[in-house]
Amino acid sequence: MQDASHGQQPSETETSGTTAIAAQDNRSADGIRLAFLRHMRRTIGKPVEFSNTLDQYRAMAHLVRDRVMDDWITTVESYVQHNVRVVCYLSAEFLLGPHLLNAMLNLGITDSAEKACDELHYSLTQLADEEPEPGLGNGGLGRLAACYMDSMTTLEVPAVGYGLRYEFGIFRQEIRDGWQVEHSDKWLEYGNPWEIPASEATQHVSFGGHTETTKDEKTGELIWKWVPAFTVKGVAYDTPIPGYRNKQVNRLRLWKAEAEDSFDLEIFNRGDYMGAVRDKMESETISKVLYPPDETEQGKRLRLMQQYFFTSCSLQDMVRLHKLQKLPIEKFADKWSVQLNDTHPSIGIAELMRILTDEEEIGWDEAWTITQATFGYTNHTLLPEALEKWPLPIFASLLPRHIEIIYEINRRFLKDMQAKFPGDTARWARMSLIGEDGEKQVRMANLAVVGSKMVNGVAKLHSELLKEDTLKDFYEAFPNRFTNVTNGVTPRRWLMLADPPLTALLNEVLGTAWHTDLYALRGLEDYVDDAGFLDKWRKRQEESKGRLGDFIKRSMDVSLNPASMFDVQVKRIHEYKRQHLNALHILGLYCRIKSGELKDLPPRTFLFGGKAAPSYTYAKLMIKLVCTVGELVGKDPQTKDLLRVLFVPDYSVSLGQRIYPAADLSEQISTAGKEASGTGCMKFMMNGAVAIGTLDGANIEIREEVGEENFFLFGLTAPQIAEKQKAGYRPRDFYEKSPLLREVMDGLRDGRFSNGDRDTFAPLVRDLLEVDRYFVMADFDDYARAQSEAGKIFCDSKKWSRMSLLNTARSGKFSSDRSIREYCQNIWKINLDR
Ligand code: 26V
Repeated sequence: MQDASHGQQPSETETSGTTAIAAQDNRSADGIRLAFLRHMRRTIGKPVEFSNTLDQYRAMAHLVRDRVMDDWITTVESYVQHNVRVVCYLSAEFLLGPHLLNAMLNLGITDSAEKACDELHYSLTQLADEEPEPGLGNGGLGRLAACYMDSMTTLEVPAVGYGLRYEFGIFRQEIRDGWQVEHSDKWLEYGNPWEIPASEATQHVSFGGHTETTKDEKTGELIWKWVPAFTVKGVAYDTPIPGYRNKQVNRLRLWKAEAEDSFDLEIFNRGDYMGAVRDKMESETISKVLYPPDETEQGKRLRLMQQYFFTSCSLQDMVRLHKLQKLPIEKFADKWSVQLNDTHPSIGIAELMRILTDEEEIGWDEAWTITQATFGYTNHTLLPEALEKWPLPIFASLLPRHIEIIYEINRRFLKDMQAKFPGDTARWARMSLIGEDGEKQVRMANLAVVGSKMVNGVAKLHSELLKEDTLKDFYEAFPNRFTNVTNGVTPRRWLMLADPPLTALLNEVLGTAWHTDLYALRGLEDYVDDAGFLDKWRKRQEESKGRLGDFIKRSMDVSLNPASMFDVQVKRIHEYKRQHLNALHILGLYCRIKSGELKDLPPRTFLFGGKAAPSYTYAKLMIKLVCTVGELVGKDPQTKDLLRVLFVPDYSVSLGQRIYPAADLSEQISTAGKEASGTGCMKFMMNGAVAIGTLDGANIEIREEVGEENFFLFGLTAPQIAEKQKAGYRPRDFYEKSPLLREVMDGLRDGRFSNGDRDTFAPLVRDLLEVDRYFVMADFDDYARAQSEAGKIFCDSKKWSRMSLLNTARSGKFSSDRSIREYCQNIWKINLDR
């Protein structure tokens, strides 16, 4: 065993508390090594020579956290002192990804930590790989919340992220015989050094029961009282979010549900042992597990409980802090700006009304003014089936007081609409907060729009479609309420952490200004005709591919060819994202190679990754299709050196960090008008991948920035899709017109690609030929054309490197710093030049 400590024990100064250590020393390699050894003894409780990599990760995490905490305290003190306006970002998901290396990067201690690890004979990357990823989100919406927390702190916007502390995050995905198998995610199994319980913030949230009214003896006004059936305790866990090199730290406050009295001794003493813990179990179910986006009937009630639970805890917490600062409740909206990340927390509008009217005894009109001034609503989807609606019976039985409040909001709102649009009964019905087609429902998007001062979409096209279509009636009623904020991603995680060699190269030629001003990457354009630099660019890209290759060799025992084009599609698996279009194109290439038509194809590696919602059978079949195609082309001697198809299991933030830097071609092939924005496209772009894509979501703006000559465009546009839908789309017409598509679909139907199995893909073939909701058949030929163009240009490595460099150079707009600046300016009214 190595004497890792070099015989040095923690010094007296070090062990006697942080104040004794000079700040400089605190961040030096020596300071870090000593702190590491101290945590190994005192926090982990092991002699360093008996420690394993997990112990070492934990000791390192604790010492990094100590350094974040020092900045946290000064940040909180300065917020209180200056009585700043605070942004509260309410989100059911925060997909943070691993903390350790991110915190080190932001504190600026990575080099020191590496040096300390060297001296201890550890590898920092190996130790960081031990960190379980907090997977508290499904995909883009949750990851966006995490990028925004990073940018808000970096831009010194006082902010709190509020959400749920799920005991089980997104499932771990295994691929068995080509099929997705789900495993539970036990991310808290060995504790979580990045969170701190905040006992002073505990809240109590009520459910069920009934309401009662009494008359105020003096005024004669009605007073409402909610008599709930049961109450659940919300315990706050805080995670510090460090800004980039600015000593600012914001807070992510996640709520855990606990029983009010976790153990009923009286019941226990009566001998009902199970009964004594039943309450505890039922309450804790609320924060037990992250919901997939396709939840079924039975999960509905629990999901509504989750939403109300975390939203109520969060608003009560704001009121508590507001009063703690002795601010008048009438000034609530001056202090707090609450952003609703989709409709999941939109019950907050009714909850704030309840708090203001029932508890604070403010009159309805004033309460409504405060509420509307407090909230902003961000919409993240145009898919009608994804707009949240709650069956009235479920809603009313869980939240009897809130349903009354919603009816009153609706009554007043519809009165206004009747005045504004006289006689237009159909419009009133569409706008009502209560849907009456079939079973009565509470329409959460309508509530969110009516109760917010601003509503925004997440990319230009999406915001336009909201106004023209999904929220048209509301736009006509309140045109000034609607705006756009195009999504962004943090370049700290997605460029600096993901690709250190690229970061070093950019620093070498541009300095470091781009770290917090991504538009500074434009400076790269000076090198666009510099053959020497382009060569460097290409070599760096090949090295990135080599690193991903090493990882895939280690984890999957598959060897990749780094000279081949890495063509990558990583994102949630969904019909509208069209992973099957990609797979069908590969089958097209296979057929053309087999027939001898394609001879000098540049070798390609197709990488896929992403999770399918557990009950989304079709999406699971799409994964099976990709895997089947992979097996086919990988086994055939004629294709195995030209085509490689790999489904990389368990896509996650950390896997994304490995994949984006290695991509040559970025697949952004959703049906036009369906992807609200997409953010993966931005991560690829920053890392120099060229996109092949439709005119959908943020693709449109990416193409605008990078220039049409640096983007492989294909497919129908959103208006063309709408037109086809109206005229009656017949996918079979496209099948009949395209010989290649026919060969592919016939082959799939006849089992040519699946060892004679004609059954597995029959539902997919049938759907694509008869329904094809997402226009896969219509876009197939044009996609193949764009793909072949990309393949040709890839063979001209200088031209490709030029395109790749321009993608990085022109990615400035897609930093989440730019998005947050826009939220501050147009929605939160926060002045950043204080
Ligand atoms: C929910 C559902 C539920 C019912 C079945 C189909 C379905 C499909 C999608 C969703 C997700 C809706 C919310 C969401 O995650 N939106 C994503 O938000 C990202 C951040 O703004 C954005 O980049 C993605 O385009 C958008 O899909």
